Amino acid sequence: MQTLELVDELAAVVGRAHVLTDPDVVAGYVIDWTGHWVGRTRAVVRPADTAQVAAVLTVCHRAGVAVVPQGGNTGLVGGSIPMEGEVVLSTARLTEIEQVDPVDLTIAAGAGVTVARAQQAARELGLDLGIDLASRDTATLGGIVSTNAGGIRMIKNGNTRHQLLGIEAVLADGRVLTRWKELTKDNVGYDLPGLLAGAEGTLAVITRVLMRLVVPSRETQVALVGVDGVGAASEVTAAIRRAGLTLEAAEFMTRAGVDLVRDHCGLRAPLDADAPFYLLVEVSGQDSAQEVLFGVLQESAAAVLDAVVEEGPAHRLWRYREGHTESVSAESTTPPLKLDLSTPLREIESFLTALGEDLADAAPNVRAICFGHLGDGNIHVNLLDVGVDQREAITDLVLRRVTRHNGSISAEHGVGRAKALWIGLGRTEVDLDVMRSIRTALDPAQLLNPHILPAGQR
Ligand code: 2HG
Ligand code: ZN
Repeated sequence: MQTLELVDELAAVVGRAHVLTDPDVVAGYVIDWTGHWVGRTRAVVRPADTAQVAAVLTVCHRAGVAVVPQGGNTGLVGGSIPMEGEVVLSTARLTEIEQVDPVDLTIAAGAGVTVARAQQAARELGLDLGIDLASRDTATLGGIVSTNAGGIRMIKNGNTRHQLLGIEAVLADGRVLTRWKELTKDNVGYDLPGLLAGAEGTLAVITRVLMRLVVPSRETQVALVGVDGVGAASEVTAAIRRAGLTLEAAEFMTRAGVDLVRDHCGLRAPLDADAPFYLLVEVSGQDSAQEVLFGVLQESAAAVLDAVVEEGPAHRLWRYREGHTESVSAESTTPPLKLDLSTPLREIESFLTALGEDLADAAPNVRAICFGHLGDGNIHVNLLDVGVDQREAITDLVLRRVTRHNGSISAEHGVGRAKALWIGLGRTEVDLDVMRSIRTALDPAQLLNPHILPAGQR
């Protein structure tokens, strides 16, 4: 179908003002947050509700036009960028918070509601969303479900799939799939919400979500602990658990990363003593969590080089960790190469050492900043100053390295475009085949986000 005709049909569904084609206006929809993935689109369409999403997909299905769903566009693997003219279906107008239920502890909301707004709505009732991440002000509920985001509370609450109770989504042919029950227990058939979580928009376009809420811990404490490496950091987290404290978050950073954040954000040194590796923990306890935490840090003196503890919300210490993504982007001379990986906890140290050696050999010009969610074995390998012609070889090297350590090539950011070539690493042929079959069953013409994940059998 010619673009003009398509635009007319889409405009008949959503109104002319919500079909965007002006290159200046669509520019922000065709580039990812890192600046590396830049594509093109025939049109960006912004439906107002599920019925309009269904009608848009029906038009595209009939015309055989591919569609890329897009939420807050904060993804880091190019999964929501149209690369070959696909229509962008933006969920930006699906912003209704329908209900926050303090009895069943749920929130029902449109896919375009930002994480921060959902958190705020829950907090007004003394509750919280179980998911939190640095991009909270822009990332949307539909986006975090589609990518099965992890974030900084995963160690306590699990990932987004774990928080998802119900879903409404539109299939490629325009049919609306609804699985929506405020039930903790519901064992009837396949877990369809769980299947759509992490599908990166390849199986359906999520329009509404029903998510669990959590009861926030009352007394939380944050500590930044300087240690000499992963082993010492793990000793401290183990001691925290043994002391009866709950780990709300357990993050790691390196001296290089903290120095970069300090330079970029103008922060002073977090500790008096110098340390090559930092552990940031947030803990909670029934009472006197601070005292217990001090006790743990004293008992772990052999592992701790220096530490500082901070009480209450709006933690200053979190800035050293949350400033990483922005500082890396600002300091790299090229768009950073971001490889989000995980390994079993016992492999983190050997993986990091081997990775350092691999990179020193293969790409001595590249600066590596590793940080992440220690408690989940989730390592964010951020590589600065990578030349365009180096990206593929370095990605290959790092992903093969993590596979050798029994890890995953994507811990929480998804596969997207960035890792589509490597999806077979660590997966069996049968595994890939089952994924292809599911995709074929739901979207036989493969119109939804066609260029990521294993191609279906056409
Ligand atoms: C985080 O944990 C995010 O801060 C982003 O997952 C990680 O920038 C990154 O590589
Ligand atoms: Zn992360």
